[in-house]
Amino acid sequence: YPFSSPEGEAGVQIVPKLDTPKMYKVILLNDDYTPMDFVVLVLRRFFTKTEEQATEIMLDVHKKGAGIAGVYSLEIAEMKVMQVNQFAQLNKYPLKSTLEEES
Ligand code: NFA
Repeated sequence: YPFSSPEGEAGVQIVPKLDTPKMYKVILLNDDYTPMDFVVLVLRRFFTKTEEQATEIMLDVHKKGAGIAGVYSLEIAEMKVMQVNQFAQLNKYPLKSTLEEES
């Protein structure tokens, strides 16, 4: 810590890195029932994507089974997952999102 020991080589203080917080991917999961337009709406509403970006991500999820909606700090990513899953449930669609720690 900057204000006390421990000290490193030749008395140089070791300061833990306080920057570079871990980042988390919000993953959208494919299913057979959620309409494509609804997924595009979710990506625009909660992930501030353009129509074109949202369509590209949606099709990627549709073809590959999963895809990255966005990358955020933990508390923001957790909030996005809650918002997506609640919004889908409210509209009676099985769309789900999950979190994944980045690389
Ligand atoms: N697979 C869904 C369909 O064919 C579309 C979809 C895409 C659902 C991405 C969930 C995520 N209607």
